Amino acid sequence: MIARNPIRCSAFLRLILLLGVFIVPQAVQAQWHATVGAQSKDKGHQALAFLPNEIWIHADDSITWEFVTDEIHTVSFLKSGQTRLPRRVGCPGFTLGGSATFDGSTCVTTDALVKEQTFTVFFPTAGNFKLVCLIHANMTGVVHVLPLSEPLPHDQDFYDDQAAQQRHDLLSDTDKGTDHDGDHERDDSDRTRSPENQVNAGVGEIVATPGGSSTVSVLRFEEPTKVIHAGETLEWSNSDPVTAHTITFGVEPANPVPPSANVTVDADGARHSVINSPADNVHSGFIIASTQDRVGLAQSPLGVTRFRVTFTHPGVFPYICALHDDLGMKGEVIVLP
Ligand SMILES: [Cu+2]
Repeated sequence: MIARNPIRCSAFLRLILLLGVFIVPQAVQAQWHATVGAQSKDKGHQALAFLPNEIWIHADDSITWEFVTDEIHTVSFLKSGQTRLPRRVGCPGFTLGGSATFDGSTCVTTDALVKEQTFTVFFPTAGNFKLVCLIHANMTGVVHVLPLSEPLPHDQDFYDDQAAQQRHDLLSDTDKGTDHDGDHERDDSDRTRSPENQVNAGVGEIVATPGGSSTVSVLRFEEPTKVIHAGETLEWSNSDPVTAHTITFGVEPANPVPPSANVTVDADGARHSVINSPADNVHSGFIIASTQDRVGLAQSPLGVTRFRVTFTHPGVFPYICALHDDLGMKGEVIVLP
């Protein structure tokens, strides 16, 4: 037994040497964390944002994104120059699991995910990779994957603090009379349009950081209960730069994009319908701003941002936004004789 001691000793020394060479000088593959989206307590204010939306990591590190909202998002990495596909198409040929590897050569995406779901991406190769949500056009970010020889500028605590600050800034934005409680109060001096027979169907803003863009959207009808008289016309308008809404009375159609057949177009381009009874089914289709123009591309057509309904008879007419009713975007029109 004594004779074996030198052998065991040298094996031990070799182990120490191996540890010294391969473990001590280089950091272990790090796992980073970020969040997707943020929302107010009543779900009415949604930050359509990666928080934070710019992260520096080392090759072979991974990032786990945690989804925290009732509104759906995706975490998606496209190939450079790849045409952006609809969310339901996602990345052709890519099989989704709980994690994926992205090196820039093949597109990677989650499905539409909601709170309590996570997704981890491993980055084996150095490069600068754009991060997008396939559902929200102005929800982008970047992951800088550096070689191991380069130092990282920030640690996880920095990103946690930055995410908290950005979350607060987005959800407490008070422009256009929005507030984070979503209680729809606003100062009369802020009003830019007549409150008479008008309903603000969504407001929002795009904000940018050096890493990309984020959007904050208020998913509420500003005056959810509106009282008018028979024969009058009510107008809904959407002043959100990117988020679509619908005004839907009665049965929700399978495809929410086009208007129902009983909707016509006024001379100024606004959609218009007539409701005679609470049993009528009327659907505005998507009410949404035009997409942003870009040099070198065809000018985008005007958006359809207004919807009008003429109520011919008294009654109570509940309606929803077909896209956001599950987040509480509902209203009713009380028509007096
Ligand atoms: Cu909506």
